[in-house]
Amino acid sequence: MSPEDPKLSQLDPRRMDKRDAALTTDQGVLVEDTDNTLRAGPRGPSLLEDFHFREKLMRFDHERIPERVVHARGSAAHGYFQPYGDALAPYTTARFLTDASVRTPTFTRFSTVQGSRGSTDTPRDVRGFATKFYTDQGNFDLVGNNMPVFFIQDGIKFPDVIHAVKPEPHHEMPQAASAHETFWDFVSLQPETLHHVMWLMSDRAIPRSYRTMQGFGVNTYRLVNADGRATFVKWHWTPAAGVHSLVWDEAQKISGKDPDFNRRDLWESIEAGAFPEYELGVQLIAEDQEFAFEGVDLLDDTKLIPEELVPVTPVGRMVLDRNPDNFFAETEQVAFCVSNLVPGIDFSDDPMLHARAFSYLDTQLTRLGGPNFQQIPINQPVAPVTNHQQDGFHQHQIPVGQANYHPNSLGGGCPYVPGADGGAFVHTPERVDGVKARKRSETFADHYSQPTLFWNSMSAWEKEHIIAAFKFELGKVNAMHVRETMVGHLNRIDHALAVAVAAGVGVVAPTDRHANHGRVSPALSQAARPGGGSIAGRKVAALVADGVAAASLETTRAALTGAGAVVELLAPTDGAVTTASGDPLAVDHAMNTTGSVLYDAVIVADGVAGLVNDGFAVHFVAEAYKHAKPLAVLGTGDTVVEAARLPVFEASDRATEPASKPMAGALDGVLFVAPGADADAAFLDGFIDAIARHRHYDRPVDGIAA
Ligand code: HDD
Repeated sequence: MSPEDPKLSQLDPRRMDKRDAALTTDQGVLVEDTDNTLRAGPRGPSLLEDFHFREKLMRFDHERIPERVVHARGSAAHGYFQPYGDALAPYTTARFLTDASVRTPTFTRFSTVQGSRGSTDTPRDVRGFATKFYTDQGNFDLVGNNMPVFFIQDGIKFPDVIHAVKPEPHHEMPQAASAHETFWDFVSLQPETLHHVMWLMSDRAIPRSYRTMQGFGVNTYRLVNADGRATFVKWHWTPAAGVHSLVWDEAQKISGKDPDFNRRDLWESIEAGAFPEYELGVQLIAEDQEFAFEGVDLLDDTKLIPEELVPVTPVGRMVLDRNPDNFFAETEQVAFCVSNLVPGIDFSDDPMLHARAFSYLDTQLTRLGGPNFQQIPINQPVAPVTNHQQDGFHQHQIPVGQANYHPNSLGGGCPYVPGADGGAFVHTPERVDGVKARKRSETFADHYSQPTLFWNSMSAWEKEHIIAAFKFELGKVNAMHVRETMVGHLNRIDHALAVAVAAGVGVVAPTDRHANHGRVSPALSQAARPGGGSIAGRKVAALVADGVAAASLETTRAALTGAGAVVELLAPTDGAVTTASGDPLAVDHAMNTTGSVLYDAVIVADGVAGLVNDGFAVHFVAEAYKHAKPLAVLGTGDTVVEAARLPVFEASDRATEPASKPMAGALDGVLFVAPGADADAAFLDGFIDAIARHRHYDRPVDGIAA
């Protein structure tokens, strides 16, 4: 973020720097003592006149505000957006999208949906991806998710779907989980949810990091050009680090080991300078093409337009390069709203978008305590605000002058209405007529074709994970009729999927086969989005112990750190271990304070045979292997891997496979360095590549206890 960033300059004077400052009351009066209340004698009653005590307690008593009714758990970062060029100039008058010299400040909040503000970061859930662009034409908020479709087609169903997924009303359980009775009861009765549910059962619902997930605007918007001509647009964010996920067993364990896993990752990567980066892309659809996509109504947010039909055009990139100074003031108080539009961007007739436009503005009144929440520093536009809005709780401006109405002559007619020619926002003219009725369009009726498209487009491992997710979730539902109804729906998506799930949840497998249309959209598979090969910000654990041979470890550590990864040395106890040559080697953490689930890859150092009898170390290695993570086995570190009883240690495998090369099967992502040898370039490149590819699912893991 550059120092002349307009949002930063606006926020700077609001930052309270407490360094070298004396303690004062809220009135700026210096405080004599903040540890003892004013009493009538040291053992006597407290006195009401102690205004400092009353003020301190009053402020504390009222620190909490209502959490967001959805997306309560979140983390955010400042950054900037810059377009690549003027490719969108024929489509929109929004300068921040078309002028490559304009760098627009942003604030982006990522979130889970179901859990409350203090819940874990890694449930199976949708992730919010909301960005406020502080443009010189006003604030534009792109309030999206990491999945391109939504559960429902009409905003009137939003309270229902959220009630169903949230903790159940009678006992407030479960927290941060969709695997419960009411969610699946609702889903089974509302088949429009199925497409989103397929995404929710996929690995997209357990992202490795906010840095490694896509974002989507979900609803269809319009871009509007200088002639007033509109083009439909779908928004896409693509992470530079690739799309990568956790595995479900790991996600559950992380919830205990580090419930702040994604928050910490975002914070630490920004502090370390490994700035999260996303490319903004658009799918553009000319208005006369509105009905060109068979089975897809652009106004139905349970559908996507396959990228193979309408490619995503990259238009710019966002970099998140600054952590907030204060969680509450910024991350908690930021108020996004889909109706924050700027000239050149407009709604479509998507009914969900209209419901959202109402809801986001409305919800802030309760959450932020009144109508002046736009004046909270994080919400303030950098574009000037001048209007006749006035009063209400917490007015921070001091409007000057007599005239607070329009038209006026007493105030010189100001603020004047600039009109379309003066750069004002103009709603796209559109002829609309229809019969007033509570009806849904017939073009919204197909709830199965796109779930099938999604399923067909998955790689083998993605399909396995989806089946396992359905088995887990439905396995937590007691009502057998709900499980049966769900298997019935799955059978209409894909017969093999239904049969596989039925077998896991005690439901009789369906015998009737619905024809699978066989279409695929390769872009839907996250396997198609490995990223650019960077390992910046990835975390690697190196297991060490007394006797460690430092050479190959240090070469490996230097190569990984040089590539931007973070390497942490773990040993049975904290402090230092003694190397084979008798030198102390500092340890970052005692192994028992951490866990393999908190790392992306593991190095087992040379000379650590002593760890063979350390159950924690052996489990660490087995678990990392089971979770498909890259392993670098240096020299006699292989004894630890052997103790973990991994299939890579079948003698035949080791004899036939060359060391220092990523391999298929059991050795996929497992690399060796011979005892006593240093790590060579082929090994280092292979290990970095294995980490960049993230997970190695082409491994037999069934028999491994971890
Ligand atoms: Fe929503 C918050 C995303 C449908 C009503 N929503 C919220 C946030 C995200 C989304 C990312 C958190 C923003 C933040 O970080 O503060 N919501 C979506 C997407 C939707 C969607 C992608 C699919 C089209 N939402 C949706 C509907 C309604 C709402 C249909 C109501 C009719 N959403 C809200 C809300 C929230 C919210 C109740 C809670 C807190 C807030 O707005 O500021 O108004």
